Amino acid sequence: MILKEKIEAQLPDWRERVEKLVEEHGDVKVGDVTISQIYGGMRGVKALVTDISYVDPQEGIRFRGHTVPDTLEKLPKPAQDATAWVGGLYYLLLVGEIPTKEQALAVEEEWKARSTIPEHVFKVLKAMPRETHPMMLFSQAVLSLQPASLFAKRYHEGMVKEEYWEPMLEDSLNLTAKLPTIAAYIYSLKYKDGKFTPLDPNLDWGANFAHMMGIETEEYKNLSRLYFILHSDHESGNASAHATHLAASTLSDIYYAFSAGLNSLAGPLHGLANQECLRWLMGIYDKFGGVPSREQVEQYAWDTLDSGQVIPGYGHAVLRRPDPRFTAQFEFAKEHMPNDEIFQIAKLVYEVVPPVLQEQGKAKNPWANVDAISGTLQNHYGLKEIDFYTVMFGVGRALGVTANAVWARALGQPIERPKSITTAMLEEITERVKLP
Ligand code: CMX
Repeated sequence: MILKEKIEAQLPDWRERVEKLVEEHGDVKVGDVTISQIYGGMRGVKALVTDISYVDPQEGIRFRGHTVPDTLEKLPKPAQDATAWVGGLYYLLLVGEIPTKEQALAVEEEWKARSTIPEHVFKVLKAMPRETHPMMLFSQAVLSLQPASLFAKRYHEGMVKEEYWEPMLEDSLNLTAKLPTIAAYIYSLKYKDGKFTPLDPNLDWGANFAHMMGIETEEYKNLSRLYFILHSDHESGNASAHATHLAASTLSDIYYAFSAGLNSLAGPLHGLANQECLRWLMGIYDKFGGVPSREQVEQYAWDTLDSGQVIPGYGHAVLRRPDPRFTAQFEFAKEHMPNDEIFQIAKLVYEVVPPVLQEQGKAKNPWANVDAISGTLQNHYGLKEIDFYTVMFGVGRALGVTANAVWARALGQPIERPKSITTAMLEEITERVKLP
């Protein structure tokens, strides 16, 4: 398998680099931790390492060193004006190089060969009450694939540490191959009385999602690929990536670990913000009976803040400029749906909200993040069920967290176990600092 060969060839060098750093420079300080950081969600504490992506506060995410525009331009595409194959992005994340068309398609073929879903997964989903949130169904479907974990099987048979990454890669491919189908099946079960369009073996991973959702236009196939690429990875400290990594660090397999990641993606300060954001934009539309004036949007934003709520889709823990994942979707909307009324509201909000947040003076980053626009596009193409949006985020996020999990195993990253201390100990430290 091409991914396995490529990773295997790089491993000796990577292992040597990491060993050298730890053995020769293990005591070098990377930073200090302050009391505000300890009480403030560890913001900015540099305590994780990944080479798969990096969030530059100004430029946004870089996948293996490539910015969003660069990635979208360089990855191989089905046609000149189409969005790149998601298989190519997965190759880039796992291998670290922009693939050729053949290499991207080889990943797509791997996915097709592994896409069959065991019957019991559908039964588990059908057994749940209809009002269950789609994210719970998604997380549960992922967990219910766990009995097939090759990593768990080989670990219990006895496997040397250097080989851990191999079944992790197999599991990761098996899992990611099935996610578009699982997501589309959840959608059909929840909103379409179970009427499900099966996978088309002639389509790629991203286009197949569009097909199974019953939206057959090339435009939506392109948007689906774009959506999954943009949501794939955002370095290691975000909640879904970190939750996946933490769970996997105990040597639990990717099914357990990714389910943990999805459970943290389901929170409104993280992945669920995409549904909250469209809900907020719809609230504006309903209140004013259409596209409002700039002053009305401004008042609406202040009303939200004054009632103690956050404005969904704005702000970020790391970014200090508009999110390039937002910009890529915004450009898509400008090109394909400029007259959509919700998009026109989203555009107004994009102009009005940052100065409002700046004036309020709390948010460190007043700019739009990825969630500020994603729901507007999905809504335009007919996906009106907003509580499904985070499932789509999860399908994309699987690409990044599984690529990280494979490399974490390959480089022998250990179980995570930071140290906690008590408030009294912190107070004692402050007393000691005060002494001359
Ligand atoms: N609206 C109102 N207030 C906001 C705000 C927003 N969009 N963004 C930040 N603030 C507030 C914070 O709530 C915080 O207030 P308190 O001091 O009263 O607690 C203050 O500004 C400082 O926060 P910060 O340091 O700028 O931001 P954090 O790193 O703590 O939080 C985030 C980042 C994303 C959770 C926050 O900006 C937020 O809640 N945004 C809205 C929800 C959202 O869009 N989430 C999606 C993020 C992307 C993703 O993970 O999918």
